[in-house]
Amino acid sequence: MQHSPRIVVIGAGAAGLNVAARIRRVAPQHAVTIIEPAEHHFYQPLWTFVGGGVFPRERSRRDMADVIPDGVRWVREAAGEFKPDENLVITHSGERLGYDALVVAPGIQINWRAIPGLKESLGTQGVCSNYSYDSVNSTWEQLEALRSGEAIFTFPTTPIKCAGAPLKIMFLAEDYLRRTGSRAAVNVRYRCGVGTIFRAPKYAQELVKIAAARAVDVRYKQDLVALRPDSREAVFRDTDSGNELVEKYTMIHVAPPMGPPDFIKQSPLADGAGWVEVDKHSLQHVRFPNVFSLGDASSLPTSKTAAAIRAQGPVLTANLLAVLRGQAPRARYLGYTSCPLVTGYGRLMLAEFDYDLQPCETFPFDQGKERRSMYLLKKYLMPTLYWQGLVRGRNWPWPIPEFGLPRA
Ligand code: UQ1
Repeated sequence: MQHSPRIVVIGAGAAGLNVAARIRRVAPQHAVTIIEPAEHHFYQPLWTFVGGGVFPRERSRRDMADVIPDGVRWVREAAGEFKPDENLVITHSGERLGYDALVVAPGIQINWRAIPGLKESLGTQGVCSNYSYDSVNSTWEQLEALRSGEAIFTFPTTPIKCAGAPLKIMFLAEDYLRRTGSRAAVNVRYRCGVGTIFRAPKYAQELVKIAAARAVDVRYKQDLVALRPDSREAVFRDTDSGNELVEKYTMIHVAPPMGPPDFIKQSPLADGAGWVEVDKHSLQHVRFPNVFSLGDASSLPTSKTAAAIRAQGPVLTANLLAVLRGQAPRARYLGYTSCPLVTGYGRLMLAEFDYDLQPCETFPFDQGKERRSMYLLKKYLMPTLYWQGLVRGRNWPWPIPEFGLPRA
């Protein structure tokens, strides 16, 4: 190649930043451009704690300018259109960016308006959600004000980011009510749109027991379809029978439906469901060999977490650089993801698993139990590992567990 290879990265979330920083470090001759409209980057894993009153939300936010890696050009607007046959991305304002390789990592789209009554009442009238910076304070406000009644926590039928988060805030709320003496006067209800509490069976079994021991009323296949804020009623549809059921709430924490961003869905990069269609091991696009994707917008069939990015980032970077050199992409991702399941103030079960939902654990003890040490890890160590390690594209002082597994 005559010019230095041009790499365009869509999105400066955990995924885009990790890959951009890695490429700058291992292959500084490459010209890297990030397209990202947002002014701030959020450490979203903190929002469970913000909703639970542990940290102020400001701790989760940094200026985007401070996290874009040195030497990377930042185009501060949204990508609009993809022309992968011409190796071209066109931004919203019409800037045309050519590339030798493209990394697509714009994240997941939250579809607040898919539930009538939600957008209008969010943050007021007992309705809250940890799923945005704007609404996360409302969770703690509702919880602190709650003395009696019905507390409902929902989980949608769509894929979501951090599938453990709706459970974590339910468990924190339950613990809070217990500690403040209101637990007996509040019914805690968990309403899950899908048929299981958690995808990996090892941890699901334990979570079911914990919920039962704490008298949480758990129902499956109950999909929140509407809110009636004035009467504080939530409408659920049973996904088997189709029957609708109305439940009263004093407070309701909503995990909203999510899906691929519209501009991805409408692009030639998408699969039938709208996600960027990549090979699940190489992270290379199935039709356009110089296009790669990772993170929440990708078709990778694993749980959407920052921990997954930690394993996807190095694989994608190695394969992208190999393809630019004319070699085959040989690094493989086996689906590693992790979910620090907060089950109370001072308790956490650290789930780690792969594509087969098999445990793939870091520590030399059984992680299928709640532990104080794992809570302290999430509360005090994770933010540093995130800001210093993940977003800067640096590896951690210890290996990713799946890299020790036999490779197919
Ligand atoms: C992790 O790797 C990660 O991302 C960088 C997180 O997000 C902040 C996590 O919450 C967790 C739990 C992991 C996995 C961590 C260990 C210590 C095995």
